[in-house]
Amino acid sequence: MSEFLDSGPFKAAALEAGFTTAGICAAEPAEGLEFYQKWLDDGNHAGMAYLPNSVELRSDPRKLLESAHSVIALTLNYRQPEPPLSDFLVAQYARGRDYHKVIRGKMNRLIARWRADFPEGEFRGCIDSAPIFEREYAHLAGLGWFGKNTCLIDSKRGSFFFIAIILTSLPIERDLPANGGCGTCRACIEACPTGAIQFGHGRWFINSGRCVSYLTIEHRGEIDPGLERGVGDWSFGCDVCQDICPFNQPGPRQPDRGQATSEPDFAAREYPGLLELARMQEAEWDSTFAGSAIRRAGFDGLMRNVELNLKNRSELS
Ligand code: B12
Ligand code: SF4
Ligand code: SF4
Repeated sequence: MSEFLDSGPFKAAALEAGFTTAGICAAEPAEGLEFYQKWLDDGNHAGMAYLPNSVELRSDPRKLLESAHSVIALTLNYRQPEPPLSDFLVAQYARGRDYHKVIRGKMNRLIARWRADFPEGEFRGCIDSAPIFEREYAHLAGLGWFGKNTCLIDSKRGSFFFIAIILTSLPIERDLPANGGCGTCRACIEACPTGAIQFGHGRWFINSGRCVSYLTIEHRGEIDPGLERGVGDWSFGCDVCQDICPFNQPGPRQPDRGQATSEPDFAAREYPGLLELARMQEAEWDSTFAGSAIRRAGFDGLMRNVELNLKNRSELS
């Protein structure tokens, strides 16, 4: 008899909880650590100081859960194919309720169910902010492969999904890593408005200091004047390198690619337009963006972005 538990019921429970796909791999040291260190040494994390501060924790999932034996990787589709409801252009992942809250709720319910079924098991859920290479483990668990834009791509569905990880002490049957590749395509590299997709140390990577997603969400203070035009109409985040990707375009033989999310909490909220936002005071900003991932930019950051969008619009018209 196998010493591993059947993965079927774990995956079925994850899909029942609303996740899009689920896969399992071993909780072993991260292969990407060496590249990650070089990426940091070259300054590609820009102002995200929390990234170099967590190298040690990222080296092995057992630093987050000592007893970890298996990694249960999960994805959740967030695709919003409709254009935004106003001229306030927000990346698709942030148009509805804050994904951290939505995913945390789903993970907690799943973990509660598994704790009841396996009282001897230990579990720890991670979403986004935990120091773990979510893409690497989701790749090893068979959920997607690395595109040149560095996003994890599921050949059948595309790349508009979040990744969440549950570490567990339970030994669960493993999946095989996902296969796939971009071939000769370079569409995202050519479309990126700031030249942020670069190659070095044998891999495609993102130079965060040039990435519109970083500049509009994580960066504090003024935006480098040389990159202002590249920010264009983006007020929060950027979807250019995913919108252009052929794996996100549905076709007769690939109907599941780029499909809209079925998660009701991700339904796009109605936000005011740029001119109204530019006049907003902090108290109103606070209530307008309650429960939204857009809060991450802070009041000052969002106002800086809105002013830049208006400036870009007036200069280009
Ligand atoms: C920091 C960060 C950013 C930074 C840097 C992005 C980057 N590409 O590195 C910025 C702010 C720019 C950013 C932007 C976005 N992000 Co972000 N971000 C993160 C975060 C918190 C850490 C990523 C990181 O460590 N980067 C450093 C690089 C070097 O690591 P990495 O890309 O993970 O790759 C490592 C391994 O996966 C592996 N690896 C990489 N390539 C290969 C190739 C092979 C062959 C192998 C074997 C291994 C391997 O080695 C690497 C380490 O050495 C993760 C969450 C997490 N905890 O992982 C989310 C995450 C990557 N982001 C996510 C999203 C959705 C976005 C945006 C789409 C948001 C938006 N619309 O604006 C953009 C996409 C931009 C882009 N093209 O990547 C999702 C990606 C989902 C997916 N399908 O891939 C994640 C996983 C969050 C989540 N929980 O869902 N992000
Ligand atoms: S998110 Fe935008 S700026 Fe960043 S790499 Fe992709 S296309 Fe370039
Ligand atoms: S646009 Fe082309 S090169 Fe970029 S990730 Fe998609 S398939 Fe790969």
